Amino acid sequence: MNLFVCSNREKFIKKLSDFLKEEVKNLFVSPIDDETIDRIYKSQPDIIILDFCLRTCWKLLKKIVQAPSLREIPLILILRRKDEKTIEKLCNYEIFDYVIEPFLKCEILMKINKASEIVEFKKDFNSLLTKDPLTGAYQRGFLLEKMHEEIQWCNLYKEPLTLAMFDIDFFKKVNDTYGHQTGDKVLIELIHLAHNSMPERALIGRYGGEEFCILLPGTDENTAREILESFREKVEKNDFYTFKGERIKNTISIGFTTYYGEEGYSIDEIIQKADIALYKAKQSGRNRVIF
Ligand code: GH3
Ligand code: MG
Ligand code: MG
Ligand code: MG
Repeated sequence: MNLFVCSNREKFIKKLSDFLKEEVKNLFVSPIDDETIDRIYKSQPDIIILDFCLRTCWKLLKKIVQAPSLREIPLILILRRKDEKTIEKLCNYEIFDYVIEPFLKCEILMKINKASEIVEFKKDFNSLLTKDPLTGAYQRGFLLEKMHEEIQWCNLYKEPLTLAMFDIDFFKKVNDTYGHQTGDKVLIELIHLAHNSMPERALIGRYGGEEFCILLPGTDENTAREILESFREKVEKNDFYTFKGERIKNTISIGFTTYYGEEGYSIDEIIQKADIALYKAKQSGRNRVIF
């Protein structure tokens, strides 16, 4: 659980850190100033604690509850005293909870634990909606949505965007020879390898059957070729195992295309280009990367 504490009071920060050191994995601390919001954005915390002690806190509070990617994060306020006017005014903001000073360790911990439960629930729920249950890759619909956003970004900022499609070579034979369960196991391990081979920003989705796509934002043709070639090689060298523990080998074919934001292509056109490249990779002998 990542916790972000905004406060300008050293003593308070010390007290809170002492309270939380065994319970919270990552504790980010920031003073309350013009850069607080940027720091929150950068650390993408699970929970925010705001030491509500200055007039400027209202400004920060407003920014947090208005930012699309921050408004969902549970926010716990620390109030100096039980002041009716302040609490009434706070009811207009969607804050998660507050504690009033002086507070006990168990009080703040209880609220943080409650907030973490909600965060965990939301994460599970989102993953249920957006991910393929077998492999953990994104579902096609979610990936297309992300692709739409990335293409718009690319059109605006002329940043390259690579789309790759890959498909297991002769996968039917794996199913036919070792059974569907072993086939599933291969798929799971393959996507695990894919996640380990890709940069942080990459999105991996299941396009259909044993065909997957990888979206690489900010990645030009040469960089993409290196990344994908190294992934292809990793798969080729990997030992997969059947349910009975027999060692088997698999290879994949990859087709990719890079969009630079100037061609004005639609999602369909970009997918088609990657798909044609994948087809060429299959036609020209499999186990290769084709642009
Ligand atoms: P190639 O792609 O090299 O042309 O040959 P292939 O044998 O892999 O042919 P194709 O891509 O057409 O075959 C896809 C096979 O993948 C058929 C289908 O049974 C299998 N498959 C698709 N989804 C799953 C899955 O979720 N689990 C398992 N075990 N098999 C799957
Ligand atoms: Mg095929
Ligand atoms: Mg295949
Ligand atoms: Mg296929």
